Amino acid sequence: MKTVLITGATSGIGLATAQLLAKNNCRLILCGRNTEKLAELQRDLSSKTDVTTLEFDIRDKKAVADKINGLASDFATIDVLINNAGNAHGLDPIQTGDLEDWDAMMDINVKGLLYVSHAVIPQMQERESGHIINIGSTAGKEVYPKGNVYCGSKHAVDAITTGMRLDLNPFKIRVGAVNPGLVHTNFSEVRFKGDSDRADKVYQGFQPLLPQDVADVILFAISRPAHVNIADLTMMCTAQASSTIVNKD
Ligand code: 8X3
Repeated sequence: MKTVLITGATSGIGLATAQLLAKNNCRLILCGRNTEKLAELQRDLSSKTDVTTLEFDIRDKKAVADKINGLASDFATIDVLINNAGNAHGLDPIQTGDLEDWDAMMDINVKGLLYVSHAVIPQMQERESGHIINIGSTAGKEVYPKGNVYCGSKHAVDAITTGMRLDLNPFKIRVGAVNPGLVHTNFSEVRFKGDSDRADKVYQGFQPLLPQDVADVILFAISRPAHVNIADLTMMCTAQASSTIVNKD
């Protein structure tokens, strides 16, 4: 049975992945900011597998290190790290972008991913075993109008994933990315700061990916034999051809 640490586990792709892995022979370390949601998730999934939770703000490098280093011994050996936490803030042209939004995206999507990885990689290196999946985005492959800093943060995830794979190769650590396009989660609601009408419109007139679709791919990646690494996988719904071309009714 693998022990899997998932960041951003209380919603969207992270939540769907936690629910799927709980049924597929994984013990779970679920990380997030919301204590109540984490407790509820732990209650829900504990009948299926061993679950522990870590509450931290991924922007707080000391909290990230302290919580991960303080894991109880039965959860301390992490086989799989799923760097899922991330979001978009705002959809503005670069000339009117909001500095707070830019900070949030760089701090969470890029630096947060680095802080968690920094805490987990040493034990994988020592064991010469481990698997890291970074959740990127089609926005890490292609820049779209007004995507500027969000796309920059996801391009950074793309580059960091490659960098990790190169540097961790001598230690037999698998590193890969799953890069989804439009997924129906609270992603747009966060991006548009709670404007649910605007968020809903993003997913109208076509069938977007569901968080479970991405979770299926993550399960596939982490259940391959030890000699197989899914290095870089981009997935979109059938209606989507690129960041700007979506076949809507
Ligand atoms: C989510 C996909 O196209 O909204 O990362 O940026 S997109």
